Amino acid sequence: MAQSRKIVITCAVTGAIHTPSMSPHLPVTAAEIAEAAIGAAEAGATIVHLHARDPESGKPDQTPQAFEPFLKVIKQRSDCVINLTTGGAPWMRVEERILPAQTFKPEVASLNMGSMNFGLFPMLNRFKEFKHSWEPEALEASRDLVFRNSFKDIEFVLRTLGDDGIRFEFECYDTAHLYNLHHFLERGLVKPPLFVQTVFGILGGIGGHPEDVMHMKRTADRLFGDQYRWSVLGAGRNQLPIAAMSAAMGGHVRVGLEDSLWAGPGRLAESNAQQVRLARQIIEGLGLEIASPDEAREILELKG
Ligand code: KMH
Ligand code: ZN
Repeated sequence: MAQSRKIVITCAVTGAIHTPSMSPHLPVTAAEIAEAAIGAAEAGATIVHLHARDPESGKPDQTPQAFEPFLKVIKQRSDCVINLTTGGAPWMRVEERILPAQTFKPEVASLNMGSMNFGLFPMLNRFKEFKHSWEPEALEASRDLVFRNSFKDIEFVLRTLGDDGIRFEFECYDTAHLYNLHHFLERGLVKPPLFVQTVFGILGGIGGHPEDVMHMKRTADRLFGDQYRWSVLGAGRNQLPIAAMSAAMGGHVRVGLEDSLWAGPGRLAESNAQQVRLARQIIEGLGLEIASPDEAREILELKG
C-alpha cells in the first residue's frame, strides 16, 4: 500500500441501509442530502459518496431524477469529489443501480466486489418504531436476501462506466472480494491505483475486530503492493476505532450516516459533518493532514 500523509476522508451521507425512523438526522430529501454533503465537505470530507431517497418515504431511489437536484447544488457550492453509488440498495438489479453513474459520469462510482448475505434484520431488535411500512419489511426481507454482484455484474459495471473515465471505489467486504478485484486486475479490466474501500462489521462480511482489519490489509498488500490506495469503512460502532487504525497506518477513512448513525456510545450523530469532524480530530491528533479535493484527485488519479 502506498502510504499517505494526506488522508482522504470520504463521507457517505445517507446510503440505503438506515431508515428515516432510526434517526431524525438522516438526510432524506434532495435539499437535506445537498446540505449534508456540503456540510461534510466544509468539515473536511474530500469525497462525498451519494445515494438518493424518495422524499416522502425515505425509501432508496436509484432514478437519475432523484439524484439530479442535489448534484446540481453540491457542484455549485463545493469542489468536493462526487462519488455515486452503484450499490443502490441490496435488493435492486445492477442495471437499475448503475443509472445515476451512467447519466452523470462522476469522478468516482462505488463498485461492490462480490455477492454476499447482507443482514439488515439485526436492526429490528434495536429500532422498534417505524413510520413507514417499507422500513421493517426491508429489514425483515434481508434474512433471505443476497446482495448480488456476480462476476458478470461486476464486468458489466466496469465495461459500462470505465470508458467514461470514471474511477471506482472498490467495496470489499471480505478477503474473497480482494481476490475478485485481483482477478479483474490480472485481466486488465481495472487500472491502478485501485481505491480499495475495505468494509468491516456488516453481517455477511468480515467482522470489525482489529485482527480483521490487519488481515484485510495484509491480504491487499500482498495482492496489490503499491498499486492500491487503502481506505476503511467500519459499520456502526466500528466506525471511529477502525478509522483510527487506518489513519495510524497511513490509510484513508470513510465516515457518514450511511455507515453509522452514531457519534459515540448511545449518542446519535446530529449531522454527517459531526462525524467528519470526529475523524478529522483523530487524523490531526496523529500529526497527519487531511487531503484537499485536488490532493485526493492526485492521490487517486481521478479525471478531475
Ligand atoms: N453501505 C455500505 C456498507 C454502495 O453504495 O455501493 C456499502 C456501500 C455500497 O456504500
Ligand atoms: Zn453506498
